[in-house]
Amino acid sequence: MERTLSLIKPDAVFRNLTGAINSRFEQAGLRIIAQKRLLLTKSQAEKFYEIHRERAFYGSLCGYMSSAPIVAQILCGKNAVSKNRELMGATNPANAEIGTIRRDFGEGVERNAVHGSDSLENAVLEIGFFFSELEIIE
Ligand code: IDP
Ligand code: MG
Repeated sequence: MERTLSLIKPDAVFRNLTGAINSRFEQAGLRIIAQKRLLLTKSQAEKFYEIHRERAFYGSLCGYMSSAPIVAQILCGKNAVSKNRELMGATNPANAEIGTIRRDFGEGVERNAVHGSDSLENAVLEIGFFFSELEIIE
């Protein structure tokens, strides 16, 4: 069993898609073992996306991610990290396969509905960024 961090991004939360996206996870056998709604500050978003600091889109991305509420969640299941990345689809919804969350719900390369950890190592770090052990009930 693995755990991975998922974020439902402001564009999808605003369009009331949390339940529709959550049902994709549950139908694929991933269990939502922790979940909360929160509004990041710009500096919290900058810290979370620090690995992208040098990228041209970093400032815009951090502004967007702190512009409106997000939903942070931990998904648990067999191969949760890679399974979630498959469910999400490619970063740019235009390139994502039909039936993926980003293809079906994303509005563009930045406003692409969801974030998912890209490795087990990053999943541990990203889960620790948003959740304490006390909030995680398997
Ligand atoms: P990922 O979310 O598929 O792992 P990353 O390369 O880690 O993609 O990028 C993090 C986030 O930054 C993306 O989900 C997207 O919101 C945003 N992003 C990535 N590339 C671009 C771009 O070329 N323009 C604008 N935003 C981008
Ligand atoms: Mg990434």
